[in-house]
Amino acid sequence: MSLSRTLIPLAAIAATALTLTACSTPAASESGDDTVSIALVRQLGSGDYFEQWLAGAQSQADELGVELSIYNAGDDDAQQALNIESAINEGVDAIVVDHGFAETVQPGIAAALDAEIPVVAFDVDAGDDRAISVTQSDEVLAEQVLGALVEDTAGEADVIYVYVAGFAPLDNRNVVWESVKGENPGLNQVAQIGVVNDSTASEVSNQAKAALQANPGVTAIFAPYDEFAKGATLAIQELGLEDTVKVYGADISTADIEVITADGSPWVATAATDPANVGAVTIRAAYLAATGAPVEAGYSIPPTLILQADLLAKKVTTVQGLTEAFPELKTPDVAQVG
Ligand code: SR1
Repeated sequence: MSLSRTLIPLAAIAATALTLTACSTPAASESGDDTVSIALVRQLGSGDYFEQWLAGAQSQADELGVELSIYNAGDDDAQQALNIESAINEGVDAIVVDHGFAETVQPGIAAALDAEIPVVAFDVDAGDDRAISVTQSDEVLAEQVLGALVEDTAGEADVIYVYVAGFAPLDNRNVVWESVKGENPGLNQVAQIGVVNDSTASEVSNQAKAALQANPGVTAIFAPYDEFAKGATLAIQELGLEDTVKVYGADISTADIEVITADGSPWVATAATDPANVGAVTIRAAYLAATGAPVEAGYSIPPTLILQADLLAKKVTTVQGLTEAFPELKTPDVAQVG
C-alpha cells in the first residue's frame, strides 16, 4: 500500500492572511513560526471525487498560506491510524481526518484532541464531540437521487444496490435507502454488490455484470458513489442494456459529466456537491480552529440533484460549467475566514 506525504511550501499569496492570523495560532506562536500547519490524513486518495476534493483543499490552503502535509494511506486502515500519530508528532496546528473506519481513526482523533490539536473530521465518525465535523448532508443527497429513481420507476423495480458498510457517507445514504424501500414495497433489491479500493469502478463493473446476468428483470441500479456509478454504467453498456437499466448515482466530476452525457448513457441522475468546494470548506474549518477563531461544531454542505436531462439541456460539459449552471454548489460563506 502506498504512503505519500507531501509538504507544500508557503505560497507567497498568503502573506496578508498570515499577518492577520499568526499571533492567535497556539502551536505556531510557541514555535515562533507564523505559518499555520494542517495535516490532512486520508484513508483513500484515488478516484475523481478524492482527487477533486484534494485540489480544492490545496488551493484553499495556498490561498490562506497554510502549510498542508498530506498523508494518504492508500486504503490501508492501519496505515491511516499510524499517519494520525505521525501528524500529532509533527506538531501541526490542526489535523483533518478524511474518511476512514471509526475503529481505526477514533483512538488517534482522541489523542490529537487530548494534545489540544483541533481535529476536523470529514465524512468519518470521529466519536468525540470535540472534533469538528464536515459532511455533505448524505441523507438529503440520498433522498434527492432516490426521489428520481422512485419517480422514474413509479416505485416498481428490481434494483441492484451498490454499498460497502463502514464508510460514514455510505452508511448514512444506506439508512435512506432502507427507508425508501420500506415506503415503496414495489422496490425489490435483488442483489447487493460493492467494493472500495484503488480499482473500485472496474471491480464494481465486474460485479454488476454478474448481478445483471443473474437478475434479468433489473431496471435500476442504485450506486451512491461515483466510482460505483461508473462501474455500473460500464457493466450496463457492455451488456447492451442501456435501454432497460438506469443508474442512480452520487457525486460529480468532469469525467462523470462526460459519462452521464454520452450518447444513450444509462446514468440518468446523480446527487452531488462540488468536491473541490467541500475540500476548501474543510480546510477553512481547520484553519479557523487552528487560529482560535470561532468555529462551528459541524458543517453540512447541501447537495444538488443533477439530472442527465439538465446537463444536456444546459450543455454542461465540465464541473466549472456545472457550478455556473448550479451556483448553489459554491458555498463561500460556509466556514468563512476573516
Ligand atoms: C467510499 S466513500 C465515497 C464517498 O465519499 C464522499 O462522501 C463522496 O461523496 C463519495 O461518494
